Amino acid sequence: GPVSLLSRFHGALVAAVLGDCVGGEFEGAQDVPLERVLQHLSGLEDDTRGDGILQYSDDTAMMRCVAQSLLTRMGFDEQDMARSFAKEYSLAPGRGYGAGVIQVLRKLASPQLSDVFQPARAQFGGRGSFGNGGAMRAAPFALAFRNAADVKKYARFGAMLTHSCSLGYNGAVLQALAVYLSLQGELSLPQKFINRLICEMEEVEKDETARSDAKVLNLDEFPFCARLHRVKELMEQNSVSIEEVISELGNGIAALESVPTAIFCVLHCLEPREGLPEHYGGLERTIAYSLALGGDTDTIACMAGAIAGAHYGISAIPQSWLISCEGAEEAKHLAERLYKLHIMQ
Ligand code: 8NA
Ligand code: MG
Ligand code: MG
Repeated sequence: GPVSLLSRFHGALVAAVLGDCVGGEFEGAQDVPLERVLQHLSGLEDDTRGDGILQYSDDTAMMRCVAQSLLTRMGFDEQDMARSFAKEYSLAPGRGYGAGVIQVLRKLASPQLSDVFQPARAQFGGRGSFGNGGAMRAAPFALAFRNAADVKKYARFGAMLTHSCSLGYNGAVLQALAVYLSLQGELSLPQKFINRLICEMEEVEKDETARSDAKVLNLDEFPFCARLHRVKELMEQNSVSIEEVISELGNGIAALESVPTAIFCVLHCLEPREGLPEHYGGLERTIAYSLALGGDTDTIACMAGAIAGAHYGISAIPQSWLISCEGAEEAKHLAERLYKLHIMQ
């Protein structure tokens, strides 16, 4: 039957945590055979293994901060969100944060800091980070705000607290938009969905800073749009190899090499695919496929999970997978509270 909006909200945040937790196993591996992925996932069905055995990483830790801050401030408050990131990092620094972002999180802890966007701007010789750390935590923005303009605006500011390079924060905008459209059921028309994202990103990448960053980094003129066009081309192909996806879209820690990839994973897995178990539904296929790409698996599966979860709803997540993940219950609770904030507006 039709998926309720509450189920989509639950699905978005819980499947993001799921992707992070199951993806941790393969993070950084360049060759991940599908067999190993399926083994890892079927291992979760063994209920003697206990609850919450798969720990979440920086992706979920920061996503929780975003959700909590949006809830307590009933909207975006950069001071509060920055403090929340800093506090989370100081309490649990071992969650696998990116090598550069750690410096930002330490500076954000200083009570003397007045401009909370300043530490991010100082990264990488003043160019700012283009990592996917802004995108990996962007889903709650899609749940909190009712219209696309606000989702874009606040996902961008939220990312800029750690990622001041346009490639970093525009990745967060794209991820938040993908979750937003998915929550509205737009994935039932995949062509329309990808066209809409291209259209939105054309507007976003027109920006002067975006164009000069792209030039300096020797990228396409509209880098995210170019990748989304490649997603579209891959969607039209009868058969696509893992190698082709990696070489066309990437599987790395840069937002540009992981956000369009996550979107492709969701689109590709809307239908049954060779090599994936027949009893798998779309959400299970999406998670498994994301892991099989290797590279930044926790983050790609986290982002693909958020988009897929918003489409299929929480009931598409196998109970055994869900209970294996640390923080899944908490994510469900946060989604519930964001739902109330959303419908109240
Ligand atoms: P970040 O801002 O430190 O960026 C990640 C990395 O990207 C940096 O450490 C650099 O190597 C590179 N980078 C980013 N911007 C630039 C630039 N302007 N010039 C040159 N190099 C640059 O951290 P982040 O929050 O974006 O990172 C997110 C990723 O880190 C996620 O995959 C997350 O899971 C985590 N991660 C953890 C591990 C691990 O070992 N646990 C491995 C990879 C990534
Ligand atoms: Mg991580
Ligand atoms: Mg990662």
